[in-house]
Amino acid sequence: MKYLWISVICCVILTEISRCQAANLTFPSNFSIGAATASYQIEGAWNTSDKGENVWDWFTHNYPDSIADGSNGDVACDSYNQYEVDVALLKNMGVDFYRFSISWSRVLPNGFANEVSEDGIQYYKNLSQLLIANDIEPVVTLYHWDHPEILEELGGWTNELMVTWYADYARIIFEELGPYVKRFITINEPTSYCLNGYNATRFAPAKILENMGHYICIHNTLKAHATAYHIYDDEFRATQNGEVGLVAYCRGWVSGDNVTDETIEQYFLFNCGWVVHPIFAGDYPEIMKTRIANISALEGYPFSRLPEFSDDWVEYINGTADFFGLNYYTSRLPVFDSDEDLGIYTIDSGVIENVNSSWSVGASDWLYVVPEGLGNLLQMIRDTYSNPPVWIMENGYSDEGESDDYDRISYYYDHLSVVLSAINDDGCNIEGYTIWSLLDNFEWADGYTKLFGVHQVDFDSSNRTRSTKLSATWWQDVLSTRELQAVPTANSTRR
Ligand code: GBH
Repeated sequence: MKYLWISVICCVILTEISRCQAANLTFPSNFSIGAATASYQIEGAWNTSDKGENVWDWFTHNYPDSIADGSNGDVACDSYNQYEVDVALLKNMGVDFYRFSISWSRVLPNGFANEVSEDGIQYYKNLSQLLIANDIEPVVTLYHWDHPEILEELGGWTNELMVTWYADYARIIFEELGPYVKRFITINEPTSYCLNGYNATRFAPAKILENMGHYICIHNTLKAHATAYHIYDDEFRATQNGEVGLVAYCRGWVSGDNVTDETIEQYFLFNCGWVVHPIFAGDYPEIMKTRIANISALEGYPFSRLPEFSDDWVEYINGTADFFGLNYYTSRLPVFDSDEDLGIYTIDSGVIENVNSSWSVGASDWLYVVPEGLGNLLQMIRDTYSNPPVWIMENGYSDEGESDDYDRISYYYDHLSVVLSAINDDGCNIEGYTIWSLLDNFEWADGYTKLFGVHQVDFDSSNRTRSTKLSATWWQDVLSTRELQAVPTANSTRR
């Protein structure tokens, strides 16, 4: 009898172990996997029909030298004309959803809601309906950096009126596309355009604004996001029953020399918490408020460069997300800036981003490959914001466009392993994962020199012919088996 029990217990333990191991390669049955793009990066048709000019049209046309190859998104992948081809590629891969973004100036040529372009709206309806007909869920980003140029001439994200202009636009999109779309992303990566466009000249609108443009930009962005969320809640949720959230760009970290719990927390709060804390915890992180107020005072300002939310706004913004949207690409080694010991405050965060020289790097100079950092970030999100449902809305790797893209497949493999272990071992509530990108496309200031697609686009051919890279074939296997597949090597390759 005693032996029987021992063997029963052993059996249970062994079965659990093997199940765990198998589970670590298998995606949970309700886990969603999709692919993403963004309007300016793929659509082209920059002045087709009544489309208005947007800030990226303006920037690339007036400052071509700011783009690595002097290029622009005038034609890009021509997806405005070729969305049916794109949907066929998605169908062939077997994705659950397609994340695309709406070009604000295609829908509202004047920027404002006084005139809605029928052609513009129709394009996004056609795309959404075709996706649904193919069993692919449309996931829509309302704003992926391409706001109408006229709004920028009125101050863009530094003008608080942008909150109303954005909200009017969001209402139109919810109304027109809400019957087809059940997952909306209000804004993509606020820190990317606020830091690179309102405190640097790398991105449109390329304004350097007294080391505070980025703070004002995020401030108004968060108000705009929250206003759109409440509009959805008040006017559309009852009938449409979808979900609304924002997508943040957060870098991860790993341990190393002088990386401490303190440097990690400070890094996370400045890098990611700046945008997500007001939404998931109420208001900016305390450490941001104190540090920036102190440094501003040392600089002689009679106010903090970080604007303050009134209590009403804190309350209005808090809780405005049905999921945590995360774009993850890379990590750093966060260490304290030793200049501060000498009383010199050069960085508001006080944290320097070191890198490990052994890390491999993609074609983009910022894209160090550090999958472990994603795991650390996911655990921090779990612990800081009470384990919210997380949707990884972008993850991907750049090269120079080769079609046998082994390094891209390795990148996906390593990051998906981390995601699976975060779900299975760490109890992180991750519901979805998104491939960046479906297509090679206009990579902002890098033009067409750094490519992220799982499909190639021939940018020299007038019809922008698409072809399959090895990574798209690998994804097809992953998606049909719902299991992580081994990374192919040159002689194992099947095509
Ligand atoms: C995402 O941004 C974007 O959402 C997407 O449109 C883009 O194509 C994709 O990633 C690949 O880049 O100041 O040295 O870091 C990722 C975050 C923020 C990374 C801006 C590049 C500029 C160079 N990006 N950053 S640097």
